[in-house]
Order: sequence, then C-alpha cells, then structure tokens
Amino acid sequence: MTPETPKLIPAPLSAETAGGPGFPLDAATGVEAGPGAERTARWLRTAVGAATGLPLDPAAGDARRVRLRIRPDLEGDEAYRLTVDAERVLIEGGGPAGVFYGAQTFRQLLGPDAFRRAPLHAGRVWEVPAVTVTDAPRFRWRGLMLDVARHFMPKEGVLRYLDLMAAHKLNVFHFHLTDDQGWRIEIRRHPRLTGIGSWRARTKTGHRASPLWEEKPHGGHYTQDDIREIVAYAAERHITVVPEIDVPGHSQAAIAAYPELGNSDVVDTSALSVWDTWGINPNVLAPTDTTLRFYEGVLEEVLELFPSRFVHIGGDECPKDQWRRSPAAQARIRELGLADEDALQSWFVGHFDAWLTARGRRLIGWDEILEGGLAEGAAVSSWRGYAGGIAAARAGHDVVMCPEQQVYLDHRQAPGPDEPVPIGWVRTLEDVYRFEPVPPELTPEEARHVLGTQANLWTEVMEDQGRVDYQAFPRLAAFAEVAWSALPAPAERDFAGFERRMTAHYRRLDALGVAYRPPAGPLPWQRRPGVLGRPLDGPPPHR
Ligand code: TNX
Repeated sequence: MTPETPKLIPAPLSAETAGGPGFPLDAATGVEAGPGAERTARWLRTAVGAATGLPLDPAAGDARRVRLRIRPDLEGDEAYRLTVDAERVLIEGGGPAGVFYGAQTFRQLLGPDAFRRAPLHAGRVWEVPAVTVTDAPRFRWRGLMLDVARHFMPKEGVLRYLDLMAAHKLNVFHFHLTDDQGWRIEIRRHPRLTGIGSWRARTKTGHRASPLWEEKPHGGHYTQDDIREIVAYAAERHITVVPEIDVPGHSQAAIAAYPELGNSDVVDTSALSVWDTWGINPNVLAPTDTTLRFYEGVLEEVLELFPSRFVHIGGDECPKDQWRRSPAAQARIRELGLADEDALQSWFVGHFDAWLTARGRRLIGWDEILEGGLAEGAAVSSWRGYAGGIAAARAGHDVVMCPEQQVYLDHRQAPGPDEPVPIGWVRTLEDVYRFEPVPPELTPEEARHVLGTQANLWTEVMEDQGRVDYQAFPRLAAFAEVAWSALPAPAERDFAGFERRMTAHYRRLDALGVAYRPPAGPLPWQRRPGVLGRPLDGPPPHR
C-alpha cells in the first residue's frame, strides 16, 4: 500500500512519501541550528515546545536531532527542503526564511495537536511521517491587510494574526492604521491623533434598511512600544509589516483631532468628530503646507518604527468636492499650474513619493493614485478589479493584486439569509481558490511587475476577533495556496483536492482556536438560540 500523501496547506511543489517508519519526537530529541537558522530553532522550541511539552534542547539527542541548515544552492531565500526518515529530520532553506517555512511544514506533519498552545495530555508519542518535501513560493508578496481603524484589534490579537499568517506562509502584513473612524498609532509630536482621534462615541451596526447605532464608545490605539513589539514579533516570523497612513481621504479622525488639517474654508472642521458610520467620507485633507508638514512629521515617526521598504499612503476614495469648493484648494491648483482636482491629488501623492524615496523607502497606494498621473516610484495595490494593476504594470510600476471581486474577505461567504454579513456580494471559498493574481492580459515582461497578492480584511462588519476569524477562515487558507503554490490556471485547479486537504487543516485551525466558518452544518450562532445572522443587504451604500 502506498503511504498517504500528507495533507499540507499551502500545497508544496512536491512531497514524496517513502513509507517505512517515521521520525519519533520525544524528550530526547534535540533541535539544532546551523548559522543563520537560529531564529527558526527558537520559534520551533517556543511553538512546538509549547504544544508537545518537549524541551527540544539544542544539546540533546546526539543522533536523533532536528537539524536546521541554510543551503544557499536552493532556489531562492524562501525555498526549502524537508527530509524526514527514522533517523533524522533535516530542514534546509535557501535562506533563513526558507528554514522557517520548512519548520512550518514540519509542524503540519506532526499533526493537528502540534498547533495547540499546551499539550492535550502528557506522555503522548509524536511521530513525523517519512517524507521529502521540496518547496518554494510562487510570489514574494503574500499579504494580508488588516483594518484596525474601523474596529480596533488589541495588540495580543494582532500577534495572534501574525502567527496565523506564518502558519500559512504569508509574509506581508499590511497594517491599516488610520481611517475616518479611528487613528490607531501613537505619534509623539501630535498627541491628539490618539488622544482624540482614537475614540468614537458610537458605531453604526445596523444594515442599510434599518441603521442602528451602538451607543457605546469604541476605540484604542497602539503605543510606539506596542508597535515595536508587533514589528519584532513579525520579523521573528519572517513577516514584513507595511504600515498604512491613509491620505488625503479617509482622514476624518485626524481632522477631528487637528481641525486645521481639513478644508476649513468650506466646512467647520472644528465641529467634526471621529466618524461613527461607514462609507466614503467627504471630509478630506486640505492640500496646504500645514498638512504636508504635519504628515511629514507623522511619517518620520512611522519610518523610525517600521523598517519596511514599502510605506502605504492609502490614496483611496478621496472625494474632490471640498477641493472644488475651497478657494484655498483652488488657489493651490492655480499656483501649481495643475489641470484639476485629480491632478491635485497626484501632486499630493507625488510629494510623499519623493519624500519617501529620498529616505530610501518606496511609496505604495491604492489604485486611485493612478488618477491624475502616477508618481514616479509608486507601487499600486489594485483593489477595484485588475484594471489599475494592469495599467500600472504596463507603465512599469510594481503591483500587488488584491481585487475586491476575489479577495475582499469582508464580503460574505454564502448567499444564505443566516450569513452574519450584510454585504451583498458573495465570495465563496472556491471563488478565492480560483483567484489568479496575474491577469492573462499582461505580457511576461509586464507580469514581472506583479510583486504578488494580498487578501484584505476591512472590519466595518467585524467587531471582534471571532468575527474576524469567521470572515478570514477558511478563505485565507485558499488564499495562501494561491499566493504560495504553483497552481494551474483557475479552471484547472483541483478544488475537490483542496477540500480534501482542508479536512486536516480544519483540525489544525481547531487546535489554534480559530472561529472559522464551518464548511457544513449550522453556523455558530444557529447553535445558540437568540443569536441570529444579519439580513441580506445590497452592496455597501457607498458603491
Ligand atoms: C473600500 S478598498 C475601501 C475601504 C472599505 C472597503 C469595504 C479601499 C481602498 N477602500 O475603505 O473598508 O471598501 O469593502
């Protein structure tokens, strides 16, 4: 009988099961790292050590050891080879990241209980099946965006999401830190951003037909120490944190804190408070020197905290109405010799592109930054379908593909009336699995500008971690496979095979305590009388 192929997610390039006895992991097993692999050894001792209760001591197990090695001849820094037989486990990576991904696969081979935070019972026997896995990612940007502005996620929750990302071999955490409904990062030189901007008095919770407000303040922010901890925790897991400071739209929380940032010649900005509802907000930043200097100050502190090459400046959904009506904005357009308000936004983005470039960083923004002309070094997050990404790649700009039609995980997962999310568009697990980040329109040369892809978690409809889990999973597992694995064209993808492997993955998610949407049977709130899903609604009111 041929041994069963391990049910790995995301699928590796190849996994060959040899048959015969596997590798026993016990109190005598050592974990030993060669140069450059120490971080992963630490992670293994922490994560697998906690789940198994085994010491995984570097000095133990003279013969039977888990050995971690860098092998520069492997194809790329993130590539790895994992070899298991009765005598040894050898995890080799092209670079430190590859060793880490090999260790992640090793944990999957150990079985679902290896994902627990503490051993289920003492003295159990662990065995890793004999196998050789060879693997490397398809894309170098395998991202997840988390919106902590609409609903704040405490630091511990963010660290937990970094662990969940690492378990799925994702490597870019796009941290959406500011929006109309909240400013979430401490900026020392502008303390009111969090002092005022991180709290709102109430939150819209109802659906379109019968809006309701929860009359309870909502807020929270990360101190700079919190941010440092998050960035370091991510780095230990080979995840880059890309911060987003959204300008010139989605800025009402900042304007509520500092009214001089808004278009005070057309609206009484001193009367604005942090926004308590959803959609596209008309109160955008004034295109003044005051605003530029203020945000340069913000970004100076952001650059100190985030080593990421890319810094996201938002740029999405900036209505131009106030700029059209504002004498000051119009004077600025004339003074700069610009054609119109779109060109004014381009000028605004261009300013920060040059500012970031001069500091050795690169600007990335949502695809609206294409309107009115794309700044020279800018990269684009293509969210309104593929069009923005195609245009940007053709113009020689780098692109991250994240079209809302496929990878917006805030959209509902099924059409049924019991789905908890009012958003009318349905993006099923299979839709996500069949998402192709590189559109066929691009030539191979242009396609090289597609850095990769990310899934976006906007949190208007996710008020706590349970809801975030429910929206993220299981779709994030399908997304991880799209981002990592060498899948064929969408129509040829073996979704049934993916679902079969998911049977093992659901057990891992159970062990991790993830409140995923169950693949069958009642939804969590249908099991608890009195807690119902929300009624079906159309698309969000702003589109
Ligand atoms: C559009 S995607 C937005 C977000 C919303 C999201 C809801 C993007 C750049 N802007 O502000 O949260 O839709 O799906």
